[in-house]
Amino acid sequence: MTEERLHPNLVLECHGAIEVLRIDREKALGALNFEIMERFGSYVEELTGRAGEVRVLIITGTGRGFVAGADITGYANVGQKTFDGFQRRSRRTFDALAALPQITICAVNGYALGGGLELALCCDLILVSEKAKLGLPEIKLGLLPGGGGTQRLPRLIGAMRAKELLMTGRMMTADEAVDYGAALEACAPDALMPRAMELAETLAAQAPLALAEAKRVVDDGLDTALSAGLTLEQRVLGALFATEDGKEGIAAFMEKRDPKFKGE
Ligand code: CO8
Repeated sequence: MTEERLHPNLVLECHGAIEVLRIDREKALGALNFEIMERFGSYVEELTGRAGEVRVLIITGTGRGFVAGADITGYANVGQKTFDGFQRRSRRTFDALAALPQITICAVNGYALGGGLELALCCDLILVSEKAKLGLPEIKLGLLPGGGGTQRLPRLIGAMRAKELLMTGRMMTADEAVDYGAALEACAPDALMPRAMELAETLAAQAPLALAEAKRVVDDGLDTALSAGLTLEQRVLGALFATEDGKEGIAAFMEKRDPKFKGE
């Protein structure tokens, strides 16, 4: 395992095909300022080109905060132009995160509010600590989310639940997040990262092409009509059937042995 500090508030651990990006700003509960967002964005953009090497990304935070949102202190004295620029940057970053070829696991260790929940919503799988609190409190600032909260949350948990959370600004507990379908599992705080790693290792061992397509077909399918999604699904399965890994998977089953996938 190697560890590198990408920025004073961002630590990257590399475990072979799995990387762990930790937001390390405990005193401000992980709030994202312009500089952290910029470095986070450049890491995500660079990771897009490393699909052959990195298969799974885990994103987590430090202490009792995952990300308590955008850094509100940075909003206090900026003009409209700067604010709009920050919005554009966060849109690019969050879109790039959601579109990563790697599988992304968000391990929510504590508060995931505003931009913090929106960041988690760009990930494929969300695990939460039993101590986590998640919400979109922007309405309490007289604002609304700008990192996808009004769009990605209702797609995940339904319009009515999302509206209630958006309109009251209240926080969900970890159990509520699981009940609503906003998180996969709640874990004891000490078990969160071991569980995220276990899941990441399971994913990293899957056939690479099938794994990447599983993500793409679901995400692209949700953006389209059912009939187009069903056509996409069959086209992708046909293409996977023709791959070396597809042949290896079937042969290994017939020969009662473990498959050796090569990503070809
Ligand atoms: N920005 C800046 N500082 C913060 C933030 C934040 N979002 N959240 C917490 N902090 C700081 C506090 O100011 C405090 O600092 P200090 O010790 O210097 O006073 C420290 O973190 C600890 O916080 P508290 O003392 O408030 O701790 P509590 O346990 O009493 O409360 C809460 C924890 C409930 C999380 C509380 O801090 C809170 O309500 N924070 C604000 C949450 C919020 O409104 N988030 C939404 C921000 S807006 C947003 O995210 C818009 C997204 C836009 C697009 C996406 C781009 C990233």
